[in-house]
Amino acid sequence: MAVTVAEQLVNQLVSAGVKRIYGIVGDSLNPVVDAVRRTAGIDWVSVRHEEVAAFAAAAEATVTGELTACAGSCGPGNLHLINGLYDANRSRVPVIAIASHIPTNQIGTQFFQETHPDRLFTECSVYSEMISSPSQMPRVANTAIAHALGAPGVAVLTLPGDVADEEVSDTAPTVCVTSNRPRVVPRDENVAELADAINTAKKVTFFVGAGARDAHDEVIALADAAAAPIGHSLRGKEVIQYDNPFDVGMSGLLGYGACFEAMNSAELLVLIGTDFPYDQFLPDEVRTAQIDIDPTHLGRRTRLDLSVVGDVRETMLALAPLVRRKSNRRFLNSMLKKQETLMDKVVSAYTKKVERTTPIHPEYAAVQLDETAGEDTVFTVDTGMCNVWAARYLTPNGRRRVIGSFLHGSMANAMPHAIGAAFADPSREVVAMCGDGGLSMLLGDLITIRHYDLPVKVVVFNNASLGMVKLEMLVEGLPSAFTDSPTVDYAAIATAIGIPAVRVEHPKDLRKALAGGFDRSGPALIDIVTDPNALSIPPSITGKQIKGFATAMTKAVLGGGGAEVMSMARSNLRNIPRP
Ligand SMILES: Cc1ncc(C[n+]2csc(CCOP(=O)(O)OP(=O)(O)O)c2C)c(N)n1
Ligand SMILES: [Mg+2]
Repeated sequence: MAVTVAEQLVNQLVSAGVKRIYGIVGDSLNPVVDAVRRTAGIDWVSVRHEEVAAFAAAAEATVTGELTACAGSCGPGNLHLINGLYDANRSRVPVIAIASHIPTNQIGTQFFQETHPDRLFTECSVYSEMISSPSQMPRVANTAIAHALGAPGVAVLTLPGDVADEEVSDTAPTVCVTSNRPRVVPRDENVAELADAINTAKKVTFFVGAGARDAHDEVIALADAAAAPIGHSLRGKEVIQYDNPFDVGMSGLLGYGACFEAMNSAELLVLIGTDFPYDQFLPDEVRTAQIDIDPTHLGRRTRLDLSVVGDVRETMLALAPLVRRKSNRRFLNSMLKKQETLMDKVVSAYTKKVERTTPIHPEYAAVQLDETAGEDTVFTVDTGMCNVWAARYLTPNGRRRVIGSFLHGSMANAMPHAIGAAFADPSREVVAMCGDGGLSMLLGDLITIRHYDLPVKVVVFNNASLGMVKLEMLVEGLPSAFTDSPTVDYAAIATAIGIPAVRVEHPKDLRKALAGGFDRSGPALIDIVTDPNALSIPPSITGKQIKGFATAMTKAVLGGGGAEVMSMARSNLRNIPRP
């Protein structure tokens, strides 16, 4: 039976497990949209900005591990996908993007809306090709699916509207590629070398990233044998921090706890399934081993003395019989003690009088949120200070998920990510932790939440400022500039859209407001007016940074901002992890 290229493509997507395509309809994309309308097993989700479509597809793929899809019409329509696709590709989740294109006979003439999507998207994808003839089908679409699932990452198909309407002979072959990852077993000699290094070093520290997913128990068991404290990256938090008696917190700009010291004072640092990018937080002087499934990650951030290519679980299982249990546990115990002291300070620093303080301390809000949310909540977290609050105050348990733009670092990801997570499983609680800057950037898609009555709970940390940047400026010794925003009542905006919402200005009202929003079945928005001067200082601020901070304070005083300095200093005291 003859079908169009668009129909065949849509059938292939269904066969590969795609449940919906996020996007905005339009001109050259219409054949695809119409095929979706007529095909069982796949839906169209109308968003208000294509960037949201890409973020949503990324989050759905993160939650399910399955292939997801987004689409944009020719020129500006698919150009809007780009930032979300960067995020998806860097997070290594399987997403197909359909970029419809101007008619083939106009390509190369500076035609209306002409761009070159097949070139444009090369940098944010593992595969980007144009279907310029029906004879390429169904092979090119199958190849795109194989790339997206196999890498995993983003595969972009550029499809001119006229080609989409042409006929091909078959509905579609069954797609046989699966999302199952292979088990990658390390080589014996590399495992033996690493076991030997662990056995001979007196002080071993593990630093664990997202690559340790599915290997929680095996990593903990090896750390127990090696008497190794376990630090983690932000992406590693949900993977390793729960049920972990050896936890020493997180490293990096948002870090806390004894992780930094545990890494720097070790004799052997073992990096496990992490491509942690901030090399200034990784020690130069410490012997370093690295375990990763992807050899291109080895040694690109820090010194490398030993390496093992393999998946983390297989490597842990192979190491287990070779690593002798260390009887000397002094290093581990001292790091755990340090961790406890530091955490007590962080916690007690924020709990003092915060139940009465306005504007609401964001740390207090984060703790209330952590306690109100369910056991299997999906949290999506905006880039900005929400990353810090999530890193420090959300309690992972192995069932909760925390999704953010942790590698690409884009603002405005939380609400769009929440849309995809809610579509992935509408029975699951989804909480978007949004900055006011982030929410305002893609605000229009609150309408998408309302449109589909998605059970997304949007929690706004509304400090009327680009708080994270304010902090960066201060640390660099610059007075903050262009970071403030006017007061905006996001609860009123949500209400106007038709989303039940509440604005919270007093801490005493917070718990009830959160519970009220979480208990109802559909969407809700909780607009929390938070302290803009709540800053977070990384665990290992350099002399230069302290100087920068002090200089900024001085500049603010000289600039007449004395009152601001006082309140900022007061706010900061509660976040500086003091030894
Ligand atoms: C698309 C994009 N633009 C700019 C930035 C730089 N940036 C990082 S965090 C941030 C401020 C975020 O403000 P908000 O969402 O209000 O969160 P807050 O830090 O105040 O909690 C900015 C401008 C970015 N990461 N991404
Ligand atoms: Mg803000």
